[in-house]
Amino acid sequence: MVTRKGEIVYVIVGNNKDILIPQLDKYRLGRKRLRGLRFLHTHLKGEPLSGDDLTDLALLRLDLIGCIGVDKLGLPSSVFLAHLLPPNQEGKTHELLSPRDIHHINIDFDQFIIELERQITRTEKESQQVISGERAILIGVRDGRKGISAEDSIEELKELARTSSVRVLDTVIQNVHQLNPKYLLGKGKLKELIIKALQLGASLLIFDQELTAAQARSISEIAEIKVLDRTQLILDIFAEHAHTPDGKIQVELAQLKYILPRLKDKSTAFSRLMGGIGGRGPGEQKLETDRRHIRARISYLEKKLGTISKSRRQRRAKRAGSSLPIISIVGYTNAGKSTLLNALTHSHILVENMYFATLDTSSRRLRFPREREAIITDTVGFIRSLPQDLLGAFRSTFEELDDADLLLHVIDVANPCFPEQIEAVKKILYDLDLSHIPILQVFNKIDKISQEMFSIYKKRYQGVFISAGSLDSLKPLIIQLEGMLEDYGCFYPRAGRSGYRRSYI
Ligand SMILES: Nc1nc2c(ncn2[C@@H]2O[C@H](COP(=O)(O)OP(=O)(O)OP(=O)(O)O)[C@@H](O)[C@H]2O)c(=O)[nH]1
Ligand SMILES: [Mg+2]
Repeated sequence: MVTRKGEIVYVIVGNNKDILIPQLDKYRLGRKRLRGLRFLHTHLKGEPLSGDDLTDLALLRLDLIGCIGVDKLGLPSSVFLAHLLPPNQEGKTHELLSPRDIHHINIDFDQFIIELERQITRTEKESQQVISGERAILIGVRDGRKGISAEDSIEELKELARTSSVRVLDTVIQNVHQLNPKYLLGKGKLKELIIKALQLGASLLIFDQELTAAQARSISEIAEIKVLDRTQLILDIFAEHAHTPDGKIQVELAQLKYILPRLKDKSTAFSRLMGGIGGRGPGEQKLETDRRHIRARISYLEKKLGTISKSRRQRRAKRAGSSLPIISIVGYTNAGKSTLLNALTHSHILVENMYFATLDTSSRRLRFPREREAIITDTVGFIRSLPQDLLGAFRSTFEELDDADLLLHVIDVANPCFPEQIEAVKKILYDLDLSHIPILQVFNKIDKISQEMFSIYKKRYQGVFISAGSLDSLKPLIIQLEGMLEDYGCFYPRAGRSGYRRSYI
């Protein structure tokens, strides 16, 4: 291993098959694009650079890799050299130089490396100009399991990244027969990914799959950039969108619970892992505290949350005490729940074209034409495989759904994945033990689909079709709502109601 100054910093002795490259801790990449080390080694049979050699070139981001052949007399013969390339149209990651005799190597290394770094940095700057926030590559893995397709799933991840103000530079979907336990992807694929990150100037890798602590650590160690998974991205969005004290506590709790089992050592790779995006959430400083500190914080927050749940329960009891029926709006995130509540009650809850705009519950009065009223509540949206820690932390928010006489399940028909989203919502309702409450499916955003699709869906699905933006389309919904509440006896004092309703605790 040779530095740019020409100092030999490592001499590595291996056997005829392989060598072991030591940890290059003293030569960390940091913000540099290339490591500042070139790696020269012998190939006993005069063979060219191998796949492993090129992997090392990429993973270690060496300035240059070279192998020197040995002739019959044991003297050095041909030299094969390769270096990384800046992004290019052909998508080539490295350049193999033609083999040359050891006595005729006429590369001016200083000039070569300055030029190479200049090219890499230039393309990086070009891609940075349009980017604010982190620049990420998204990675999905297709492992043959059933469920939502890898493409649809990565589309959703893209949307989550957009919500988090992360610029997506590229997405990669990888077929794998078997997930690599250490790196999720095979080493070769990971190499390609790291080169891509280098070429595009990415500062972040986001995996669609949940990574184990060890995987996140190994990947971030070899890629030397921040690595997040879908769960962390969602936690990050929650952290940014939580405004009320309850919301903030719930999110912090979820984040700490996620971090705790992953907090094994304080390696630098790990602080990259924990930093979150733009340092939101538990910041660097907090991360340096040890696990005991985090545990103490968790129990403090849990206690605080307990008090909040109590006052929530009192509020709920009060609401339950009034004889007004309660309608809760549920549905996949971004389906149009808040828009619908606003339209029905002339309110101004924040509506935005992004995931998890709403993190707090809000209730409004809904007046029916015949002077009857109900309480209607809007709450956090659902998402496929909602992180367990979040589900736990938001339990008290979700508990409020338990009071509902009727659930309005809002569905975004303009999203091609809406059938999977319906299933995801049903599953969460089941997990939250809410399947016993009657549900009305509301198919929203019909203004965004063709007449043809509208007729097909109308035949295929049971429910009301609306466009939450247009008041006219809501009339049939209001009539249906009133009718259902009437049928279930919800307009009468609670004590007199019978049937499905469970008693309050
Ligand atoms: N075209 C169209 N857009 C709609 C309709 N309803 C809602 N939207 C848009 O969909 C986006 C999401 O709406 P929200 O009401 O914030 O959705 P939500 O379900 O409350 O989302 P979260 O709170 O983020 O889970 C916004 O940009 C709305 O303007 C509709 O009927 N038609
Ligand atoms: Mg909302």
